[in-house]
Amino acid sequence: SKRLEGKTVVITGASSGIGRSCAFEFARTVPRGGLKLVLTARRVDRLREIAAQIRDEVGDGVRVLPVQLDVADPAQVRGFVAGLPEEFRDVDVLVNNAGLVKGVARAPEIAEEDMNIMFQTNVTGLINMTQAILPIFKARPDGGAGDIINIGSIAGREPYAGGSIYCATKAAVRAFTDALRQELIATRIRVMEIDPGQVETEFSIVRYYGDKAKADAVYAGCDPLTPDDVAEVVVFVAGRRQNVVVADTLVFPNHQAGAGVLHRRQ
Ligand code: NDP
Ligand code: 8X3
Repeated sequence: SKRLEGKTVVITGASSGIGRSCAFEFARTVPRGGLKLVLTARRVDRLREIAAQIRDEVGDGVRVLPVQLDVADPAQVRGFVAGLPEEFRDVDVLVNNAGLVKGVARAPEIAEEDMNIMFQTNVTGLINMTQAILPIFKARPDGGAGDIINIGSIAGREPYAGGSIYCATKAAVRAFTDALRQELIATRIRVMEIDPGQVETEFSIVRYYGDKAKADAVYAGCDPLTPDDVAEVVVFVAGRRQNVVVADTLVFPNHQAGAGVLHRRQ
């Protein structure tokens, strides 16, 4: 897409799943034309591997910068923009994707540590990243320009038992996103949210503290979305004409019609 040529895109949580797929999808969509990708996550080794894989696939037409960043650490987020090399600092698109779920505990059994990491990552981290990048956007003409793409979830719209904290974090993302869009109404900045249903990534492995068998059971008999499916939507919304804001998108696999409405074939 011509519209994405020359853009600088920052993706949080690019070491796995949806964020990783977004990196590949942006690169495949704009293999030449000066795209710059800033890939961030805690596991920087993985980001370096992804950067090398993108280089193998599309060549030098896309510049990829891996940056270690824990979005749950406010000090790291505060230093993030200043730490970028000059040629990657003129950010056009922020994909706030980093996020996680820990456990399926119900109150009053929810571990404080799990509660804190979910809020600090999914909510405070996303808000801090947004506040770190917005001054770059606001410095542009017409009150500012740039794209914020927040990855929410069906869980933010339909809370379920055993997911109270995760669902609360995603409801918070939704409220923040909708208020921010209003706050930026006089600018050219686009604020967009994409809410996936079931996507097979490392999400459930993280939820079950590394228990792969439990994670696999989540998807048994289902035909979940792939992270590439969601990445295609992310790149689509970023590539629309500047006056088009795909504000709010819910994406399900065919067998799903709500957080708890899932058809299993076996
Ligand atoms: P994955 O576990 O595969 O990927 C999560 C990514 O987030 C990883 O790259 C991880 O990187 C990163 N991350 C986690 N904590 C932090 C942190 N503190 N700082 C920086 N990066 C962090 O899961 P998904 O791809 O599925 O998840 C991506 C987003 O999609 C999340 O916001 C999730 O809530 C959302 N989502 C997922 C759905 C699903 O069914 N899978 C459905 C709806 C929404 P690292 O560990 O290296 O830091
Ligand atoms: C992930 C979807 O419904 O498993 O955000 O919480 S759900």
